[in-house]
Amino acid sequence: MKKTVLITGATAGFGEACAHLFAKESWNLIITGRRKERLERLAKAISEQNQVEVLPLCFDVRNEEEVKNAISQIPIELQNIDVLINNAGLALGKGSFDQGLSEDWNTMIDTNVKGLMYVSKAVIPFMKNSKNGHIVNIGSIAGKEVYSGGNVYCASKHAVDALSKAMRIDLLPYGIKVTQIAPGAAETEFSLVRFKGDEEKAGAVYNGFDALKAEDIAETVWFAVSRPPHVCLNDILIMPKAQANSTTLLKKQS
Ligand code: NDP
Ligand code: 8X3
Repeated sequence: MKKTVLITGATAGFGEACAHLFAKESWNLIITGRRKERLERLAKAISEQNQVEVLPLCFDVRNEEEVKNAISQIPIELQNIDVLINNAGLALGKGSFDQGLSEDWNTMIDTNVKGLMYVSKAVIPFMKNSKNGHIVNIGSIAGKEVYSGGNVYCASKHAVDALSKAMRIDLLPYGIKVTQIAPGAAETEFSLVRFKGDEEKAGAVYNGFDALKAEDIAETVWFAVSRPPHVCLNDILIMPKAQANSTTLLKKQS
């Protein structure tokens, strides 16, 4: 019987790369995101290329009612969710704390922290039945260190770090594994979103070194998920070779 993965934030970046990789490995997919057209296009493309079921569920992880409603629509044949990838997330702005916008702070905390909590709460009942669920939380180097201008984004990812540890303890009796994957700089739409569509600023983030690619993260998620049943990878920090920590980057000479 095919296994099933639910991926939040599958319309771009890490989530989209995970969707392609898990489908290639013959897993059924439940893919989510807010951009309906992109989600449906991805579902169609994956279904055409692979012999798997793909269910697109369009919702905002910040809205608990929307989350509960969407998860309750999962048909019985896909309810046996083996893996949940809590990936949906974003940074908004990068500047001094005192100059920060409350609206940006709320969006980051509501998405990165509360969204992960709402989706997990809705999916865990399906996993409790099977006693072999696996939750993969996408954290960040920003959840291990803080850097100048990172303040609230870093705080939200430190919360993901803490929640991952806490979930691992509380879900142990149900046989649910919890893995956190914490990447360093990866070239996706992340910086374009952070800098609110400013392509020049976003592009500059990845200039002069080989950043991680979305596929690197998908392969890492796959590695964690494909370990034997008795093994749980608790925490994986994955960085580009050129990046030693949040702020130490070796750029190529131009
Ligand atoms: P992208 O911007 O490429 O993708 C983000 C995804 O999250 C999109 O599919 C987006 O879908 C979804 N998303 C955002 N807000 C919401 C929401 N409110 N409800 C539902 N879905 C939402 O970024 P990445 O792939 O890089 O980021 C994925 C995760 O990885 C994030 O948690 C990010 O913090 C983390 N990360 C990224 C790093 C990087 O350098 N790129 C490094 C470390 C961690 P849509 O807009 O359609 O809703
Ligand atoms: C994204 C990586 O360094 O921009 O989580 O915070 S960083």
